Formats: sequence, C-alpha cells, structure tokens
Amino acid sequence: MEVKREQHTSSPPSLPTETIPIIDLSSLDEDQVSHTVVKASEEWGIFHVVNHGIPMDLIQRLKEVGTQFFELPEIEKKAVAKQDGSKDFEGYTTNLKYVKGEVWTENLFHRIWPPSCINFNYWPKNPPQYREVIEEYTEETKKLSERILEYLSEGLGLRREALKEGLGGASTEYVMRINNYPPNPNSALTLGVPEHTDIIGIAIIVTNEVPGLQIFKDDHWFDVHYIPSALTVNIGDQILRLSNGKYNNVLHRAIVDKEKKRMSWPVFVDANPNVVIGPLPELITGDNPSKFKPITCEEFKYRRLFKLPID
Ligand SMILES: O=C(O)CCC(=O)C(=O)O
Ligand SMILES: [Fe+2]
Repeated sequence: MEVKREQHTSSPPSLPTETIPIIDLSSLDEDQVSHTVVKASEEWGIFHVVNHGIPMDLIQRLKEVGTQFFELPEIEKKAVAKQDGSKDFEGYTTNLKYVKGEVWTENLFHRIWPPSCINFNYWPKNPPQYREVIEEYTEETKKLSERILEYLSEGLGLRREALKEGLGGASTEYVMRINNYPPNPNSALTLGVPEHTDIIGIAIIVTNEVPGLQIFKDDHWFDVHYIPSALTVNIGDQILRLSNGKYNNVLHRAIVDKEKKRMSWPVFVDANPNVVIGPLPELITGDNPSKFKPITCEEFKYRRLFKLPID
C-alpha cells in the first residue's frame, strides 16, 4: 500500500514541539468541522480525530486480536502467509532478520470490504474472535471514512458524494493491515516502514501507545504523537489526484523503538483496480487546469511499484 519517494536521509531531526491537527468530530458546528478537516488535509495531509464515534472498547478489542495473532508461534502465523510469488498483497509477511538498512516488521494484510472481494483464507482463525471483531470494526471505519470523504468533497465545492463516487462508490475496497514492529536495539533509526505516500484514497490508523509514526513537512520530520482516544487519518495518492492536487498525500515513515514493541492498524480505503483515477471533471476550469492524467488504479499502482513515470 505504499511507495517510496526519494530518501531524505540527511534531513534535520524532527521538531517535537509541533503537532498535526487534532479535530473534534463531536462538535455541533458541522461547517466548522468540515472546514477544519479540509484545512488539515490541504496543509498537512494528516490529522488526528477525537470523539470520532468508534467505541473505544471496540478499538481495544481490535488491538487485542492483532496483538494475540502476532504472539502466536511462527507456524500458526504462516497458516495465513502471503503466497510465494503472489502478485497480490494479502497475507502474513515477516522481515525480522536484522540487516543494516532493511526494514524491521512483520505484518498481516487482507481485504475487509466489500464482501465479494474478501478471501477468508487470509483471516486468522486464531484468536477465535478475530473475524467478529474485524467485521464490527469494518462497519465503523466505513462510516467514519465516508464522513471524512463528504467533508473533503464539500471542501472542493462539490456534492458530498463526489469523492466517494470518484473512488468507485460501492466497489471501493477496504483493506486491513496490522503492522507489528518488535523492539530493535540494533540501530538508532531502524525503519519499520520506509518513507512513502499511501497509494490509496485515505487511511484510518489505530496505533499502540509507542510512538514511531513520522511525517515530512516543510523540510522537517515531525513526530506524530500518540493520543489514546484518537485515530489518525491520512490522505493518500488517490485523493491527491481526484482533488487535482488540493489535498496533500502526506509523506510518512514509521521508526522502530529500541525497547518497546510498536503496533499499528491502518485501514486503507482503496479504489478498485478498474477505476480511473484523475481529477474530478467538475474541478477543471480555465483557472484550474488538470494537473494529472486519468489512469486506471491498476496501471497507477503498477507504475508506482516499478517506479515508472506517471503523468
Ligand atoms: O506504523 C504506522 O504508524 C504507519 C504504517 C504505514 O504507514 C503503512 O502501513 O502504510
Ligand atoms: Fe503508510
């Protein structure tokens, strides 16, 4: 779900005092909420949401089933392994042999919506409550992501459904990824995920209490602080392109802690491979010419993966 940009290895250290916007979704002033989401997506491409409506006990159960899965013996995790040579991303993968410069992570990836694209072979059978928790969380994430897409559509001066439709409407795929980054004492800056932008529409991220997500803005890496009641929303490439560049696909990476295990649970909202992603036609005027050429999602991902040019 990600693609590397050029490396910023010599960039200055992150500035701990600045923080991404924190948006209270329970405010009664809907226009104000919408405006804040739009501004954060333009300026940062990432923000926290609090009072987001997803029950905290469900988030706690999501964390528990993910944690329990990664604590299983390797052989049980391999039961849902990504198949060797598979072109698709679904399944469990591990990369925990420390080699300098290598990422340090194991993760599980599988589709969660729509039902027609789910392959339960990649959903762990253990812990036994895994499926019911993920299904419940899927419902909630769908509602939240649709609400955010509505605000972003309003920010473009369009109908509230515009971006949802632009991502393919009912065919939009939701993908769960669970990242497990065990502690790694070997390096000062071991990367769990190298810098990248998400190749999808938007991502909604839960993390454990160990910080590690960093974003690049104004020539600096910023730490994304952990806020227990918040979810993190970030804007990916597909929304950048649909919005003709108005919303920022945030460049980010995850670093690994020397002593503590870090985990994250992003859900990616992703247009299906046949959907053509390009600036929404209503946005294109003489004053606002198209910045991107329409391209199918399949072709777009292929080109990003193999670092081929994209207009
Ligand atoms: O671990 C994190 O906080 C973010 C991981 C990430 O960027 C990704 O899975 O695309
Ligand atoms: Fe990412």
